[in-house]
Amino acid sequence: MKTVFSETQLAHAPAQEISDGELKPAVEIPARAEMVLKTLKDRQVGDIVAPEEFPLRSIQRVHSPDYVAFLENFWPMWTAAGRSGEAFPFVWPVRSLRVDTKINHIDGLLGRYSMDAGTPLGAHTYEAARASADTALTAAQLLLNGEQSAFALCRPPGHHAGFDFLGGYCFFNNAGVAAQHLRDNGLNRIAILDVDYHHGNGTQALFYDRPDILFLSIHADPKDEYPYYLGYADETGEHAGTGFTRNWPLPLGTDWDSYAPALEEACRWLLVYKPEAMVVSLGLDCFEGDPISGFKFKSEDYIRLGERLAKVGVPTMFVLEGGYAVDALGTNCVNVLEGFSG
Ligand code: OKP
Ligand code: ZN
Repeated sequence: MKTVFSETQLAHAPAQEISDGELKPAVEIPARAEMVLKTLKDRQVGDIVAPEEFPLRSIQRVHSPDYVAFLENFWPMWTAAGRSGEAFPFVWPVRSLRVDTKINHIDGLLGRYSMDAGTPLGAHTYEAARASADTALTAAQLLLNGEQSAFALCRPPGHHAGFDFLGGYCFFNNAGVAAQHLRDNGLNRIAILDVDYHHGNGTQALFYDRPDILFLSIHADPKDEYPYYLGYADETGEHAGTGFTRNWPLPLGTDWDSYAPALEEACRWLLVYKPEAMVVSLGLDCFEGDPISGFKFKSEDYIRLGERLAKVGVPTMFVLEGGYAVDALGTNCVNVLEGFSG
């Protein structure tokens, strides 16, 4: 299986994040990608290729032009406001507040285009996020060119980012951008399976009213875990998309044995839907050693996950999402890819 990766993705290198009422060392860091790269090379998974550069319009197929422009212009505006350190949003237009006015102040813009305070922005965040989206687009293009599988080593991750907002360490929705690219290039039915520990609220929302991109997600119950406000079992799509979203929220402490039935159900949905391609949002934060998560996967369980996904039998691209136990991240990730490849 080919891997797509660009060094530009390492340029987003946050030092700190806001978490538990404190500034703590950031967990979504370049070392994550470097560890996965190292293991890919050690275990000779396949060639590692650089992404092609896709036009901005590929990203604008799922993100609003004003949001993309905000991210592009963010750092110059931030520094023009006299700030030099990492940025964090802190005020949001929640219920009763307006989003239809033209905001000048950078703090107003930051809140308008974000969902949380836990996502640091820096000088190189835009270029890294853009390279991450290009990585996913290039993996999608590999499937279109006839490959049976591909791995997009994306970072920063994407599945919390929505049409016009960042959050949860995510800026562009890499899996969503890739799925739309597959749709725009001749494939009619795409499935996205999100196995990150956290619900992929951004991805779900992007395609909630569409039957052409099925969204399935298995994750920690949002009543107990981030992102709290989406990912419940009664969310099944709307309008033409009714029935084309499915969520399996699972309790904290879930291990492989209690996860497997949900995975079987998701695979049954895939069997019925018969996608022409599958995009797997591959978070590795269900791992027992993950510092911010509450599931109990062992490293070997990731081999089984890969094996089960291979049985679905459709061209599949994997898009890296979360996973913060850096020492085990390469092993867990490559276990999925090798399990899949057999
Ligand atoms: C991104 B991805 C813990 C704070 C956690 C947000 C987690 C984002 C996860 N105290 N903040 O889905 O792995
Ligand atoms: Zn996650």
